[in-house]
Amino acid sequence: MDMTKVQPRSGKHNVEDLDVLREGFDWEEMKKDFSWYKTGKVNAAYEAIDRHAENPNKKDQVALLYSAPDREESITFDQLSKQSNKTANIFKKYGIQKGDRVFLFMPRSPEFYANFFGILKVGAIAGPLFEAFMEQAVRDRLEDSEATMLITTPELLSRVPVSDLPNLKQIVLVGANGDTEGDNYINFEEEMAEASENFDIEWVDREDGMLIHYTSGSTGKPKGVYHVHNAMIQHYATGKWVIDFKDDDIYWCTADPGWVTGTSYGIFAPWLNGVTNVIRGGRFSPESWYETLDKHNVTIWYTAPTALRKFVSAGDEVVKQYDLSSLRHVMSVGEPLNPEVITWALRVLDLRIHDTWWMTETGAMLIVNLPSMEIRPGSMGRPIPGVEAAIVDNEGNELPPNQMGNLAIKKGWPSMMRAIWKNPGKFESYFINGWYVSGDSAYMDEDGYFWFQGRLDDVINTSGERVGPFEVESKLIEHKAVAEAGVIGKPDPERGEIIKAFITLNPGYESSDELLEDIRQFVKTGLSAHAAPREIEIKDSIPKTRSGKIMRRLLKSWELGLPTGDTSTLEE
Ligand code: 6R9
Repeated sequence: MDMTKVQPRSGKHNVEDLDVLREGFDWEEMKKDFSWYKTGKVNAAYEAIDRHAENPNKKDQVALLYSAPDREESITFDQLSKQSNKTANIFKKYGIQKGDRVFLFMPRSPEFYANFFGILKVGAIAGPLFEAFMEQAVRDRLEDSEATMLITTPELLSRVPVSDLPNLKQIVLVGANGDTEGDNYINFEEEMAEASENFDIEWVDREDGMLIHYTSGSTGKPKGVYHVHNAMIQHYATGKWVIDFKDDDIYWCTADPGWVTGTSYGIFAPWLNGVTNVIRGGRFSPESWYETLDKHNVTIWYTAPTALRKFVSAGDEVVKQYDLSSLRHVMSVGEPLNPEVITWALRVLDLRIHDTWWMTETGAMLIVNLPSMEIRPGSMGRPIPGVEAAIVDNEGNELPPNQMGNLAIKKGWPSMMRAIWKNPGKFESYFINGWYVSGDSAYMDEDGYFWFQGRLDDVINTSGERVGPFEVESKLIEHKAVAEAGVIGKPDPERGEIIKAFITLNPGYESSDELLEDIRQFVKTGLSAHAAPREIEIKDSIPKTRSGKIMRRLLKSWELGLPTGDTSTLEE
């Protein structure tokens, strides 16, 4: 079998030919599918939920199919519309106004989604946080966004440094069983029991804020990537073209809403297209994920290489125990998709895996493999219509095919971030000569397929999670034994990269297994599990530039036994 090109499967796809769709394509055409195109009244929550709830043929269709080990629930568009009207009424009652930041720090559950849309319905900006975040990670994000309200659970409340957050006025507690105390706490269930199912939605401008996702760069604290309602155009369009949604699909996106994939493609794309969306609670194991696919007859699945690699390692015997015959379309995002995984899926599932490339900052898919396209394993695919991608040099000049450089996108697609929260300088720094420069290096072949080569900065991608080395280094040096720290991503066959920390010790501390484990736990409980270094190595000194910057590139070369390159800026 020639594995360099995999041809499309038969079947009727929403887009039969990418080149034909691209010809003369105009985003204006896509706008006609939205009700605001006719009414002039905009709110993404209305387009995703209420519009279907008002449609007699659609209102009783299951919107959210929730499946967790201890809870199963089917919620229709009509019910989700009413539940989010209720939450919107609660937010309004407690003074939340248009533009306010309301953050969510809670497990994936039906209540999460009702709250999420309630936030949008009052015109406020939603900030979803990963459930796994520990105190420092929660603090950084609430501090920077100046969120005035947080929705969380009693179990997670201990990780919220309430008294240090002067802007945080109110905390909504979900599942508190009646024992909320104090004026600043709102009991979710009590309020829901009384709230009205009717709400006059706050109409907004398409350029008004909708969402902030915090993400990591190579320097500084995590930054707030700011998205506006206008992003819905691209969520909808890519849902139609790339995810190939049909009315009766049952779709499962495995991403957590704390990550951009979990909102753009776990919330907006499916519901804007009016399909049934499976949300799974609970932990990952190959068995439990296969079971979800089987039990709910999932037809379309959007997941990540790190999970797919675990499926491959779990072996073919496991998959044979499940009936996955409903599955017709699989996609992947977040890290390079190994060609071996594609080969595995062809053999075991008899399906192609379609890679997609995009970032928190881009808000939606940009480079993709459509179901009707030839796939070249190892390539991320081609740009969607209405998007111009290129490889550019450091001055923003386009490079010819097959030459490696910065993967860049011509400014101006609908779902592009509109700001970095309170950091205009950082926002500007993404753009060179009219191009959004991604920080990924890649090349384009003669046929316009893009091939990922690596990150150009020090950002680590571990199991698909973007981790900033600076955040981890900052936490490490808070440990009493650690003097200095430099953190890198070290290649790993299953996780893509693992976090490796190089540290120096303060006087009076000796290396020991206990100490290293203590330092690891310190990061894990202070920041988050996925940010904790899997390997820690003690050094006599950490290489730095004369201006004091840690030379992570040099640490990485040492680790991998590679030539160290230009070290002229090294301190000593
Ligand atoms: C959606 C999302 C973005 C970074 C991106 C790149 C890596 C994403 C990829 C991929 C290779 C793909 N990445 N998709 N690398 N092939 N198909 O992942 O957002 O968390 O912001 O990460 O992830 O390095 O720059 P985010």
